Amino acid sequence: MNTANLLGNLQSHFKLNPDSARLLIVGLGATGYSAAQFLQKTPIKFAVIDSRKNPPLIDNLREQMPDVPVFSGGFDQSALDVATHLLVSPGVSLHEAAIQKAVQAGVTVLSDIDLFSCATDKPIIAITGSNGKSTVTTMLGEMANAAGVKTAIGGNLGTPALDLLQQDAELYVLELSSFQLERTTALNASVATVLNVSPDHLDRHDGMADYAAEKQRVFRGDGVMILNADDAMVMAMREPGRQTLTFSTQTQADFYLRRGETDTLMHGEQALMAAGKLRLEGTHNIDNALAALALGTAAGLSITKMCDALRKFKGLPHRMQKVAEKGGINWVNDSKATNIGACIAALKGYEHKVILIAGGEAKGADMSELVPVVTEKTKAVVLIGKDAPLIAQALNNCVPVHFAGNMKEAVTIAANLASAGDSVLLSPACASLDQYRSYVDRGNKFAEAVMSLPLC
Ligand code: UMA
Ligand code: ADP
Repeated sequence: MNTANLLGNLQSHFKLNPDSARLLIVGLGATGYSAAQFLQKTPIKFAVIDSRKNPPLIDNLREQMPDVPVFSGGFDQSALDVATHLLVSPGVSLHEAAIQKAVQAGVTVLSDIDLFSCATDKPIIAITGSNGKSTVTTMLGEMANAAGVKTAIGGNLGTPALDLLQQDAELYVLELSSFQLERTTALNASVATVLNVSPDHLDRHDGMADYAAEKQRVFRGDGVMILNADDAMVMAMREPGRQTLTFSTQTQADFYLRRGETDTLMHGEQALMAAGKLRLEGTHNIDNALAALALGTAAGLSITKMCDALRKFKGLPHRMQKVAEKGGINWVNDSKATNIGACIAALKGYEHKVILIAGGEAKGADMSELVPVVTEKTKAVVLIGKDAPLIAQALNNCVPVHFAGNMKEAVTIAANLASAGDSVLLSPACASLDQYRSYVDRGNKFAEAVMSLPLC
């Protein structure tokens, strides 16, 4: 898209006139930096602000864009006072006092996803949900490329949406978080989905209804809605008159799992492939495959080519990833399970009882929701991290609970509890940041500890 069309879109959506607008990028992480790089190619005047003293990309910005004003170490009121528009990074809460004050003064808030939406006329597939976003986004990207459509994937997945524009793709697949969606108004995805809704980020949202409402914003516009027929909160988002496709592992939806001697992925009457051909662990990945097929079908991709790609897809690291099998014990890394929904899905996928390593930052979730599945599917739980006492209290000794100071200790305790034929699953149901740099760091520490066990 050319600059004139971009500016026209920004004018109509956000009354952003390049002659008079002063845009302030709030946050200098990956999102803020991508927005600065993008805006530098336009006539829009902008500055950057970050509450941190040394935001991650400040050196890059100073080197690459020496003329761009940067404020760090707090939200400087003088910078906010001259702003007409704030592009707020997802890591900054909209409840932040400085943002609230600006909004009350009439400043317009937008997101990098808004800029992206105004900058492209290519189709966008938007994917949100509490769990499975990264898996479905990556899966669908591989399916679309296999179907011969040049596709770029990103957003919350890692590569900021605006950076994807450099790839000049025919189709964009965006993973979107509730934080990105809550500040986005210009998105009109050709196809969009809320994969599922379960409690997460309740420390930043005002309860489940608010969290679900932010997710629902992915359906703004008039694109095709892809809905999970097994999730009542998602089905409640259905809009009469909108083109819709459903997926389900429980009932006969547009895309569904037909159970039988061979469980089969179905599209109406058409058998697509045996579920056993998927290389991914866990029944929740059947939901993910069905969702990806529905999204791709709505975008006009060839079903045969999508199924070819599905059979090859090996999944992402730190999601139900087998780390080792030694002495008959199976060690599985599901460190990306940063909320209860993911942990419940992981446990439900097992036919036998496992030893669960969980804990970290509970983010305001009600951990007693784990009790039924922990009772049914675990022999014992080993707890780590800041909220271990809170989780133990919620579990109320439904199974034996052990405490560990760090991952090495947790793995040692689990190894002592396990016998041949058992599985030990790291599926924390919590964020990692109290003890680790990220879920990746936590998963790597788990794998290292497993590998250093005497038997491994
Ligand atoms: N921060 C400040 N002050 C500021 C700005 C940020 O303290 O002025 C802090 C935030 O509180 C946060 C951190 O800095 O802890 C990063 O915030 P950011 O908005 O600068 O983050 P980015 O580097 O732009 O990365 C964001 C997403 N991060 C978040 O939503 C926290 C990345 O998702 C995403 O990949 C990236 O944009 C590109 O789109 C990460 C994430 O953890 C993977 N997402 C959450 C999740 O998946 O659960 C929502
Ligand atoms: P997200 O990007 O939404 O965090 P991921 O694909 O990275 O999703 O998976 C995060 C966690 O959720 C992992 O523990 C994974 O095993 C689990 N998970 C993946 N898909 C689903 C699903 N459809 N339902 C429940 N849990 C899931």
